[in-house]
Amino acid sequence: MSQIFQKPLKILLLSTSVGALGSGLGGGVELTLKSVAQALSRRGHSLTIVAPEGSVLAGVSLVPIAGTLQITAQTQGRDALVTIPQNSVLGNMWDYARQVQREYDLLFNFAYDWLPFYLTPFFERPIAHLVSMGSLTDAMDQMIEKVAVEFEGTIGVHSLAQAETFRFKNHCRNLQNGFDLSLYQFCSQPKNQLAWVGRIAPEKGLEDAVAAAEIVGIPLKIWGVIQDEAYWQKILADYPTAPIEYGGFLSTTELQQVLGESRALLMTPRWVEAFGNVAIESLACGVPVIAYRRGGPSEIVRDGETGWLVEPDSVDGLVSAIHKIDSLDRTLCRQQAEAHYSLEAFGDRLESWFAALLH
Ligand code: HBI
Repeated sequence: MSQIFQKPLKILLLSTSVGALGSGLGGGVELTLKSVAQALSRRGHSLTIVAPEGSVLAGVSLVPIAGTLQITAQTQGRDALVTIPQNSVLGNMWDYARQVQREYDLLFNFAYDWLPFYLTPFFERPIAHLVSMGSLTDAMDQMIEKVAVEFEGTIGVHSLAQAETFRFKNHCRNLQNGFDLSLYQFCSQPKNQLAWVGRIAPEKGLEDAVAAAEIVGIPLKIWGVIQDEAYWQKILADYPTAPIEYGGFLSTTELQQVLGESRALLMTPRWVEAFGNVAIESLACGVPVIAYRRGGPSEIVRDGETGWLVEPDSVDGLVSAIHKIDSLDRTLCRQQAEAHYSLEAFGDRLESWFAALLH
């Protein structure tokens, strides 16, 4: 039960708008939303999730909303216009929220889109916004900043590095993230393989991990949704002899089974990764993380203890870190995940955010 709230909160969660929950298109924010729902309902709060039709999320009441999905923000330029398609699922979701808002104490937005921020002053109920990526476009920055300043304390982020990408960084609350660690089994004896997990898209820098695997001659297992087919085909064409194997987009239960068998996870973000959920999933399985010293992962990995932090964009840096994997203790990786990234730790951070926001 909640330590902070005597009476449970009624919270309406509004999902990302780029894909149905469970499709993988929502990337890390799908996992985050699942963790938020679990962490809060375990504490007695009642949650309802509004999401694009076709969404699947066990154990919570879902309100499916029809309509056309948003285009992904990270594929636009900084001067991208705000776009709303015909019969926008985002617009439909927030019209529903407007109609039912009085039944809830708090609304909780997960969409990285202009509309929910623009609508905030028009709503009677407070809206907590979880901003799931760093600065991407001028229009979004300006809109989020307006809310951050006028509605102090309502902007949540996943890392200090992510907050640093915004002018309004001092108005951001660092929630980090949290996961149901009971889903992840510790593996002490890995196979001779490396792992890379994520949306296969340019901002994730997969080509560097492939190049490093070819140099060290250790098989690289790749899991995640192929979001940019041309980018994937280019990697296959550029590295025809690399020891790589694509394992598809797996459910958490399947992913943790095969990820855990890896000697290390490689994280090669080109952009400022807001957090790096997969780093926690890896640590939870006892798998050390070799990551560029950039964005969220650089605040997660304990350099020399639970992984290695590497000069960004340096394949040679990845190679020398791979040669040092065996000096790391896999049990420390699991311990770090349990100490800081469990549902309990995340639930504490969420509740203290809401207490500050609501009072
Ligand atoms: N793009 N327009 C838009 N809206 C989102 O909610 C969104 C996105 N791109 C990526 C994304 N969400 C998630 O994959 C990340 O937040 C993790």
